[in-house]
Amino acid sequence: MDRPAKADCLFCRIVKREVPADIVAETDELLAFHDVNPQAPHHVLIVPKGHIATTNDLLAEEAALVGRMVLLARDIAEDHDFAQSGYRLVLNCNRQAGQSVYHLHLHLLGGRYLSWPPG
Ligand code: DGP
Repeated sequence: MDRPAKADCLFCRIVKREVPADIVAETDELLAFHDVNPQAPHHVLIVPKGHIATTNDLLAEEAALVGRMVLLARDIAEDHDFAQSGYRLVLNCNRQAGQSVYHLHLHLLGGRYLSWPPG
């Protein structure tokens, strides 16, 4: 499904290069950039270029897109030499999970020990 950009969405504006970001990787359908407020030595956000607000809004036909988000995160961890030491992938959905930007984004966190359970 074609997911058009949302004019007032921060991450859509990063995708369109209207807002600057420190870009790590790009494919035809995904963009990866450093989180502006890093919670670990490595903290990258992987977003679809089309606007999808939350995981609740994903369609079955977008399952492979989410899979490619995970694989891109894995590739970034490998490229930056923390795949073997370990990393965490997080998708926050809605208020109680702490979602603050309503454009689907996969957090890739690595470079330190990450406690469990999460806060
Ligand atoms: P979440 O809480 O899961 O919605 O995470 C949103 C993340 O987005 C949060 O870790 C901070 C990051 N963020 C917010 N504004 C910007 C921005 O303008 N640029 C970048 N690179 N990251 C941002």
